[in-house]
Amino acid sequence: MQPDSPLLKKEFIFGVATAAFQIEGASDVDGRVPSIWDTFCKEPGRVANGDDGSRACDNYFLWEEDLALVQDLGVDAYRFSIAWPRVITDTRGAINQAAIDHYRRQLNYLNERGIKPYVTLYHWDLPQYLQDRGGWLNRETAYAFAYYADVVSRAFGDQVVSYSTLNEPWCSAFLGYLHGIHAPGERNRKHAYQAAHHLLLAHGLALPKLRANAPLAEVGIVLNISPSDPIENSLADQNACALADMENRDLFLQPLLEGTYPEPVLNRHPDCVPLVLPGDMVLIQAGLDFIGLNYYTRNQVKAADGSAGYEVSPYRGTDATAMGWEIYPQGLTRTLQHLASHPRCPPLYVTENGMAADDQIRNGVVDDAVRVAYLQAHLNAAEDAIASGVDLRGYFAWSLLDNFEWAEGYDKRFGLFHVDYMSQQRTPKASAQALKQLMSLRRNR
Ligand code: IFM
Repeated sequence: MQPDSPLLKKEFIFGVATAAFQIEGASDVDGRVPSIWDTFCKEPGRVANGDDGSRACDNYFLWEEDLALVQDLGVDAYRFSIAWPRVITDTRGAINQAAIDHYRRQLNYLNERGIKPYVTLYHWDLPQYLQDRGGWLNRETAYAFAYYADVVSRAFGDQVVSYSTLNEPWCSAFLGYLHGIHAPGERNRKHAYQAAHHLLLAHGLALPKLRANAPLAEVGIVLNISPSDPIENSLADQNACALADMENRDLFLQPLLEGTYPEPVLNRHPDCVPLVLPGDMVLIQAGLDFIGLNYYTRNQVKAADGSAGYEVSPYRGTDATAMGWEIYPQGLTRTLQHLASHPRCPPLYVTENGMAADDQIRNGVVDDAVRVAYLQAHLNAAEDAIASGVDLRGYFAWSLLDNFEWAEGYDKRFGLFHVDYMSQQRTPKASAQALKQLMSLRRNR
């Protein structure tokens, strides 16, 4: 990184990120009710090794120790999510004061130390009582989300610097309802499209509540986008890429920025067109203060038979991450540039970026040089995007801690801090030291 890098300016926000279900544990403590992920983990074969989130990183109890790690890194911000099934515990909307108090303690801790809280309201842990009534296929779930957003933002208001309504709605809709690998584990494209619409509607219904209750906070949404490249330079594979981008990116981005769904996607899947009621699209495109981009890799795409018309090929290179994902930092620059080229694009953040590696503790040390290089390369890619005119406001590394990696359980480690799940001991990896050094370099410039 150059000494005059825009990333080293004090206005650029550096942070680390986590999500409630992945770290909190304490799944039945202080009135929390089950989420769809508690249910999913109990279904045989859904999660590697039969792992579940009942203990995770024990962060519900160790939060103070974990926030001290954030402070010690010297970053500006901490992105974390609030667990809906802790806060609202039944279909009538009962508010659990213990949960409000729990998150308030964390917000107080952060604000007292000048660390900016970036809060995500929905990082996939839908209360099971809503799933029992149809989950994201039921329009009422969107209204339940707006109520939850209202409760949270009334409680915390501007104590939160930035509210994201949803984290990666593509994953909730497509991994949850089409690919069957996330909760609730369905395989039905029509349901995926309807879930996507209700997620976006939930976002749209929550926006005015957040703006009213937290007038000084930024309000936005977080999308996961991987750019597509053709496996072969054939017209068929290029067309397949266009289809992949439209279904995985534009189905979410276009309604948010333009208030419409991409026609070619709906035309290709006429049986899957979601039920949209008058007024929905106006709510969905109501305007964002920011878009958060979660970037990990690109997709290599080829033409395929079948209704989708495309297929994402598994990466075959030797430099893949432990998730099997290609390390492709140029894709971050490209994706940021693509987003920023839209005339209605708000300022951007990289709200997640990081990699899973086969980290080992040796003599008390985790030398994750490959992650250090990954983060460095992606920071350079972010810098390139800014140099080309992208309004990028911040970068959050995923993740503060090793944690519950959804269907992969605890095998895949993304943390800057290693977690020993037996003793719950945290050990800084070389990547944590590198980030800390960068923060100190920035402070002392
Ligand atoms: O762990 C997840 C996170 O919950 C959402 N974004 C991607 C990460 C790595 O898979």
